[in-house]
Amino acid sequence: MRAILLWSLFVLGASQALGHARLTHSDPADGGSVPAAHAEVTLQFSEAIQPRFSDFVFHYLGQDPEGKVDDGNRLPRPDPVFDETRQQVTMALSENAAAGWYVLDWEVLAVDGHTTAGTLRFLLTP
Ligand SMILES: [Cu+2]
Repeated sequence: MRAILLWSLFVLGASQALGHARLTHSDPADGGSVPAAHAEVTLQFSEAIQPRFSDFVFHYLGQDPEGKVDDGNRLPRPDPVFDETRQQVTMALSENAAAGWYVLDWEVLAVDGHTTAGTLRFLLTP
């Protein structure tokens, strides 16, 4: 009985580790900066994600890196571009984006049907 329980835990744990789309890399990194001349964000996930059920929202915090994220500083939705693996997505800020701190809220659906979400905070430098 105990062996079966341990086996089930192992199988469950393994399938969860394989299934969810974890953020494995981002450019810029969380807390990092990006120059206005290259005002885009790239996210890399551990699994392919489903573009139609994934959501990306930028918020502009101005000069306060700890600024609150709310509807008042939400920006128009970006136009995410997926690479052929659908594990990588890139989105640009608008051409006239102001220098300062931004937060990207992301939520993605992996091909296994599980949703993961996170935030990325970064500084846009002039
Ligand atoms: Cu999963």
